[in-house]
Amino acid sequence: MKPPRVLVIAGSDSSAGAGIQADIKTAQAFGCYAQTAVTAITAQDTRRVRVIHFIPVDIVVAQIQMCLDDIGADAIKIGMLGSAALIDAVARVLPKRIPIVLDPVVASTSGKRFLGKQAIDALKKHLVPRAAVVTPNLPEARILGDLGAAQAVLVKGGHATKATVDDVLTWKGGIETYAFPRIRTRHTHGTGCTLSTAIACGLAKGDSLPLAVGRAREYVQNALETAPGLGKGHGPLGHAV
Ligand code: PXL
Repeated sequence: MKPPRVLVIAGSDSSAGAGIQADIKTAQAFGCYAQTAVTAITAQDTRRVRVIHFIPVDIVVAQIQMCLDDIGADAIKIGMLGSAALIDAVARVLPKRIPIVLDPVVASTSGKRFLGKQAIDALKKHLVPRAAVVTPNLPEARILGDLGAAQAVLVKGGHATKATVDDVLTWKGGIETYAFPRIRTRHTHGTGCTLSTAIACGLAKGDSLPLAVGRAREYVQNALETAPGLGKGHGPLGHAV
């Protein structure tokens, strides 16, 4: 049987804990085939992002076209984007019928800011209304503010401090809370990338959104529990679970 296909539009993380490296490992664990359109190359370790090199817009668009024209996709995950120009171009080339999981990557776990105000405005105007679900963490939800144009929003509770991490999914006419025991660990690098790609894998398989989120959340919990403990900062997850 052919595997469900996921297209990932995101940045590269040299430490391989987040970004497309995390996305590919996640898709593999879900039995999905991941293609990638790389938007940026970051030089980073588990402590900090040292430099970001953004890929020219036409090359990002060409990657997306090549992925869609041949192998195709059953779901699309969008992570790091960078500029308003890139956001506009990606929105224009995205097909209408494929479900999109939009991880509004505004900053890294280590605190590096990725999106300026213009880019945030473009994201809200051109991509948020297209997404099957938008997955902000608490700081991102505060920066983005009103996400009323979204079909569904998953606000992630990892940045809160209570004993459970409560992720809340809302959509037109529905709400679901996913509560998991908080794992006290510094090895949280790439949790957002991993969760959003795991949701895209569920949607690619044909799961409903609430089911896809539940399975994805369970995967992230297991990945946190099996983190290999690498690096001196926020280390990677254990993706092979
Ligand atoms: O977790 C956000 C994120 C997304 N994409 C890339 C990253 C990071 C955080 O470091 O490096 C490429």
